[in-house]
Amino acid sequence: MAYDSNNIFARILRGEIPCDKVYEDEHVLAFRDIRPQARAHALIIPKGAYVSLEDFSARASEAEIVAFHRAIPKVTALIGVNVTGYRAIANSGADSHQEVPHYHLHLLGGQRLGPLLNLA
Ligand code: DGP
Repeated sequence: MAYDSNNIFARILRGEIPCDKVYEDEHVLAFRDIRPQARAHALIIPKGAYVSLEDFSARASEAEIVAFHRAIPKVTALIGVNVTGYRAIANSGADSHQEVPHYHLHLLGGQRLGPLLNLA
């Protein structure tokens, strides 16, 4: 799938749309999800143009991948879930119900989250 440079997270990265920023460095931006599904719900995204976790894992540089993962404990501390625990979810591709085609990792916590999936 080709990267759509007009997706909503690309527009947030370009400063065209505001976000509730939690953390930023050279390679990574983290902000609160606009439709939180837990008391704490942030998204971490790479600044590079990657469609999904699948795409990021295949094509990102080692520096980008390391920066992304090193940002996780910084963000979980900033949103207050590093001690109590959290769930990290990356929807990737059609079956996953990924809505925004720019790789993002959901970090959810601040409450008991229950089982991983509840498939109908
Ligand atoms: P996913 O289904 O994994 O692609 O999740 C996309 C998430 O992005 C969803 O939880 C809502 C969030 N989202 C969509 N548009 C915006 C926006 O403009 N700002 C913020 N902060 N989050 C958004």
